[in-house]
Amino acid sequence: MTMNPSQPMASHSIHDTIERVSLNQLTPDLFRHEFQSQNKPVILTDAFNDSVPVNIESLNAHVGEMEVSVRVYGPERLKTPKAEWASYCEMRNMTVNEYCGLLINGTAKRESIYLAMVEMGATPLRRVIGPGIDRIAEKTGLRRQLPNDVNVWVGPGGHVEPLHYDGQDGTLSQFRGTKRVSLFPPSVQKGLYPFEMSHGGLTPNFSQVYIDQPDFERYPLLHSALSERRTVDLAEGETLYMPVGWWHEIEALGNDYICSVNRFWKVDPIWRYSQAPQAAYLYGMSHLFRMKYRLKSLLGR
Ligand SMILES: O=C(O)CCC(=O)C(=O)O
Repeated sequence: MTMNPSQPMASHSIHDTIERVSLNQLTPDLFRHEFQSQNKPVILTDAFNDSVPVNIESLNAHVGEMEVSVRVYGPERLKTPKAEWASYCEMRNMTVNEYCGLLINGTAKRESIYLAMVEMGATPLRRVIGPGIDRIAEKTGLRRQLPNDVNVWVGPGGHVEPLHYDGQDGTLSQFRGTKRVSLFPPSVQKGLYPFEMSHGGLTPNFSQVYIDQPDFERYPLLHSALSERRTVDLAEGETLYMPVGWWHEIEALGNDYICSVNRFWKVDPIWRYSQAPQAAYLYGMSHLFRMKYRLKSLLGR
């Protein structure tokens, strides 16, 4: 079943109400007091300067031969009610070089293929991005959430990454193009209709709703959740701090390709999980999963 395109567009969204703060004016104390302990998003500027390129040329030059697993959504998925999805997406293996080829020849846009959350490891590209990430850590006091490091996101304009939240604090830094980020506080969780634990394809940190094509008959509480929507256009050079449990949907604006980098950070201090208890559960589950994985590799199976 596909959605009815004549469904109403979401009317209320508070646009660009997220504060912008220069890292030059920030100290860890200030950041902790004004943003982190209040679980409040903020846009940080001046982490990176113009000489840090993350684009097709630098990806090909620095990590072109790297094997990655890209997300293939296909042209129909985002036109279908999410409750009918059997999985989040398909995965396909290729090199970064090959993916960049798909971006250039239009296949990535046509088939909705996204190079998402690719960990840079100890690559030359990581070394280029590193100083800016270190500066964010130094000025905010944010501490890296091991084992995550720096992830790259590359995709065609028009791509929408579906509404979800993460189990840690996160920063998303924009290197090429503009992303429109729609944010919702953890408190509106119910109105965003997270998937049930029992749903086969998607985990409970994903929402069943389409915020720009709301189906109020099926999801009546969505109405009040939408009044809490904050939308921000994240421009090149800017970094969005998303505290734990904040729901986010991310749209790549324009027709050209887009590059960003994200990092997950510790929820510091740990009591902040009380501001987003659903995320604590998610974090606990991923922790258990990692321990199981580590144990398995220690035992050699
Ligand atoms: O940029 C995107 O498409 C998604 C990024 C994201 O979900 C994140 O930074 O947590």
